[in-house]
Amino acid sequence: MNGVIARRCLTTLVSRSAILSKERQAIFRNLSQKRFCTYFCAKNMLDRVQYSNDFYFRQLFDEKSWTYSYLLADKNSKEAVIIDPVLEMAPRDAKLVEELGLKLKWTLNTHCHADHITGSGWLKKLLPGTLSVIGKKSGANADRFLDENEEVVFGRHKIQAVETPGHTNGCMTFIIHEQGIAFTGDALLIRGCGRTDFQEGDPKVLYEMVHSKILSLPDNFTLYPAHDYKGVMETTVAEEKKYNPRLTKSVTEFVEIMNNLNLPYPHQLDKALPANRECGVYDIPEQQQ
Ligand SMILES: N[C@@H](CCC(=O)N[C@@H](CS)C(=O)NCC(=O)O)C(=O)O
Ligand SMILES: [Fe+2]
Repeated sequence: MNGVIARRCLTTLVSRSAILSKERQAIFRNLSQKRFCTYFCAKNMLDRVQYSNDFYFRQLFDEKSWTYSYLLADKNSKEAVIIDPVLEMAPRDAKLVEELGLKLKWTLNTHCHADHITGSGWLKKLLPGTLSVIGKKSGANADRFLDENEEVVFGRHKIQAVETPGHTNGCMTFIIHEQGIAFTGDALLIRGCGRTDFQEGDPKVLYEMVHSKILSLPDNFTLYPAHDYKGVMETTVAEEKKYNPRLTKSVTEFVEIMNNLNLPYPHQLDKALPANRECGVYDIPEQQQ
């Protein structure tokens, strides 16, 4: 709904409302169009779903590939998952899991990454009992393959996996509805999105998937991407619906933008892709195995 229509609806509501005092009604009537938008949109923009008391969340960073990994846990059962771990950071992550008294149950990858090797394989060795997970359509190896809407459980918490192809065929977004969060991988980045010029990329599919499965979540859901090259760390559905410079455009304009990005290939591409098809195990430095 645009600002003008929204304001008209509110004016009608205000004048019919028995709940608002005369003074409040006058304030709303006198708000200019600009101030109306600032007042109502800003409130939306700052809203977040609060985590439940038994939910643990930790964002981790790899400076080499600008990757964010996420350690999540059930505080009561101590079962934990790591989303998008990075090979070189596996010892750091394993140490943290142990220090916090957690038991790593799953390592999840949002997709077969082209810019770093997944830490799944090494974490499985460092923390025996851990199992790796990836979308079935990724074509990559893992202990468990996810289909559309399948759930990954740790303690009493549930992650819903939804297919969001377009960056790669096998991309999945992981949603925890109760906590109001979604891990978007490279499908949606903060004020951006994953490139679509290799790994079965398709801008039209990406546009459709991001709009129908991510930006259709409630405005107050926090979104956590696999990367951010500016250190912004997180965003929300409301922010991206308003400020994403690509995804707020029409599909035709979006396709035009994506087909003309002319980005250089990721510098770790040649070793990352073959390693990630095998769950990242092959490249563990020998002295550290
Ligand atoms: N400079 C980075 C770029 C990596 C890259 O291209 N990443 C992909 C994700 S696998 C992407 O979609 N990046 C979006 C962007 O750079 O805007 C590198 O060499 O690792
Ligand atoms: Fe990627």
